[in-house]
Amino acid sequence: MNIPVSEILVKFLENLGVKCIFGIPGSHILPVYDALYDSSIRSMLVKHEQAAAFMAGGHARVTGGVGACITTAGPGATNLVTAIASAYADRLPLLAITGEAPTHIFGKGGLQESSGEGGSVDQVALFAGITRYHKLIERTDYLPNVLIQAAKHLLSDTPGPVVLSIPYNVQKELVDAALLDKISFARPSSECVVPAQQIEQSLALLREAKRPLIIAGYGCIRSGGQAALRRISAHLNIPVTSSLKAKGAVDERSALSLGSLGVTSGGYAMRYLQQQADLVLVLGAGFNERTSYVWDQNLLAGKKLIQVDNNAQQLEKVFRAELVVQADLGAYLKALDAAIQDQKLPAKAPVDIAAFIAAAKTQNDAAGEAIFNQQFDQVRAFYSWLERHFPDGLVMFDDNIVFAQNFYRVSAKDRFYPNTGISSLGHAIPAAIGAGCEVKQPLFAMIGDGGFHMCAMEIMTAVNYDIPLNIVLFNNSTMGLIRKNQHHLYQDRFIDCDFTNPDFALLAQSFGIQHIRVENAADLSKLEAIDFLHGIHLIEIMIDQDAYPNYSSRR
Ligand SMILES: Cc1ncc(C[n+]2csc(CCOP(=O)(O)OP(=O)(O)O)c2C)c(N)n1
Ligand SMILES: [Mg+2]
Repeated sequence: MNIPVSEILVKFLENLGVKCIFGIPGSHILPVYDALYDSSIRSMLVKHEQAAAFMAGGHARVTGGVGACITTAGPGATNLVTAIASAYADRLPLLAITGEAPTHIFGKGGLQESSGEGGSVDQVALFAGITRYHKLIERTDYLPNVLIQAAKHLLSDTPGPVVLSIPYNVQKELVDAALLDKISFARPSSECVVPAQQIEQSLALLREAKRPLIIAGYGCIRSGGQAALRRISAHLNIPVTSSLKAKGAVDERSALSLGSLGVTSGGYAMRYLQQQADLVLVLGAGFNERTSYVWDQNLLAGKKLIQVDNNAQQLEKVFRAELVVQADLGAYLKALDAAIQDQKLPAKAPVDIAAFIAAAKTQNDAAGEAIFNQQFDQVRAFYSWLERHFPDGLVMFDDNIVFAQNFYRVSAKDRFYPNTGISSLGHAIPAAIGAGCEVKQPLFAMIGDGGFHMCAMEIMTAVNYDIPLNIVLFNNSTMGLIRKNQHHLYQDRFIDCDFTNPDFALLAQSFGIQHIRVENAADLSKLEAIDFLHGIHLIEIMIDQDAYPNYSSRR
């Protein structure tokens, strides 16, 4: 049976497990929209295509499946760029379907044409550096091969964004419906076996170490290695710190957690690493600029290092290691855990991490190295309130990062999604909305006022589709991070950082959502009456414009 390419595409999405798709129609993509009309996929109209791709990314992050977005040709497609770049950096399985002008007008200056012909915008070139796979589908004879490639990239262990751009006339061409049978939608099940010799070498290093430390990266979470990680840490008394992205890999409220590592953290893990650790296990952590304290060679001086990662590019990228293992983290942790039990590796001497952190806090205060002073007390109190109020867990999309890194301990029941990728402002609200289609726990988007202005209209998308959401807006009437740098590095020559905000209470009223303003810790009592699982709430936390976190961005 022959059916239009537009229907094939929608069935392809269904077979990939896509449940909702975010986007904005335009005439060049209407055949695909028309096919969506009869599909089980929920299509959601957003306010800006960048947000559609952030939503698809947020959806992919919470579900572990493919996130999808759809746009028209030209501006619809070009509006995706930042969010696709972010998904590329985060290795998210994101599929974007874009329209294109009909092929017979390529090169003739068609409306919104982005074929690259005749001096028009070149979509292929535009997406080349930010996708794992991109195809402008000009013919149908290779359509099965294109869809096979797309599925392979989206379902692989190291996924990334895929963009399929389909000219209007190609969307309407008829093709054999059976071509979908040629495509495998199963995830590759590569049973990873870690060589026994590398487990033995790991055990030997662990056996001779007095105070090992684990630095857990996102690889531990992505690979499902958290249970084994927890067992190893608890069994051998090994404290755990994490990269920002892996916050909560081990419950940060548990006795062996040192919180996260990095220049914007409280620095407890860094002190432990420098002062106590003799063996460091870097497990699936990229060790980027901030986590590695700007690649500080002193950080690991005199310490032995085991580094495990499934990505060869990460291995010894920054520091030399005694033992390098290229393996899936889940497989490595399970094998190491089993070997530790088998060989009855003795536990290390107990360490009192709570006492260590308390002492480090005192040292930080005495040395004037604390990142936050009392001007942030209401923020600190807010995060403690969150910890107390949601013992059963919450889902947090976080664009601010520095507050959560210092004030919020991610529990085993929480899910924490910091704005990693390319650290683009305006991410948390749309990403949380994308997650909100699936998430049943209380859902939070944490965002500064500068970032808020980049995506605030998407709140109406949440209103339109009845997606429960709690937005925490840090109001300091400035691009605080920029102001901080102009204060620290440019002698208070403030330029283009301060601005006047709208009245957020009135703004919330116009959206038909509830607004709560927190000016001090006492105001937190206003939150007690809120039902965080239903409705949309804008919680505005007031911060002094001249209050800066005390860390150096160095540039
Ligand atoms: C799209 C984009 N443009 C510019 C920046 C550079 N930038 C990083 S932080 C920041 C200021 C953020 O201000 P706000 O959201 O109000 O947060 P605050 O620092 O005040 O808490 C800017 C402009 C960026 N990260 N992303
Ligand atoms: Mg701000």
